[in-house]
Amino acid sequence: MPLPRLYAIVDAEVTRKRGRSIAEVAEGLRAGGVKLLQYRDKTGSDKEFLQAAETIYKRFNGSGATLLLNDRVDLVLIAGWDGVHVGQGDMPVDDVRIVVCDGRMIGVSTHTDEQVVAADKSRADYIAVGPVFATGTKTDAEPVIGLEGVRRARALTSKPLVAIGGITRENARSVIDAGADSVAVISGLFPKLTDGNSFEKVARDFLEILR
Ligand code: TZP
Ligand code: MG
Repeated sequence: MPLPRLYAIVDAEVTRKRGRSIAEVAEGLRAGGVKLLQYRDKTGSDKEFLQAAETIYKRFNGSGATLLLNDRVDLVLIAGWDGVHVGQGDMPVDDVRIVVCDGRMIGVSTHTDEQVVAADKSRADYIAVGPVFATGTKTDAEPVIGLEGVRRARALTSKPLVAIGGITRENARSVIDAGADSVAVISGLFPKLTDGNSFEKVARDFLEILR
């Protein structure tokens, strides 16, 4: 099954800093038609992580969306989510596969051509590349790969390709045109006042642009 074009990442810290709640973000994204979502929390406790995961799970129950946890291989089965996304410093993909089993989705972040080639040989279901553009969300982000990096990654793998980093409604189409199957977005999901402050509107806009 192809990946949905919009990959919404709900980040705990970004959500808090913007003064919004996990519940309202999840509610808006579901209403806006999001079918692929990751929950990411780099700072909270296990308890907070599981509470937020449950909040999102309840909102998306029955929507047909695929729900992935960032990093937390240990919590996927407990939370009942569909899979996990790991980075280069996390548990290796083929070890993750032993823990979460076939049928659940595993994604991996890559930042160089060599990492894309290695990920292609692994049991990952999709490969993420980035940052495509400059991002303020990840303070320790690797160098920007640009649309050229997306094109190179596309040539190196036939696995589903997700692009991440600095993606907005304004530049999302160019990322798909460069060969990505899906765009992963964190800060670009947050609505402006001119959007009526609605996550639903932003999600709908992305889906329309990426159609
Ligand atoms: N990995 C590479 S860039 C990035 C991650 C997690 C952050 C993306 O956030 P934003 O706000 O969509 O630029
Ligand atoms: Mg990670």
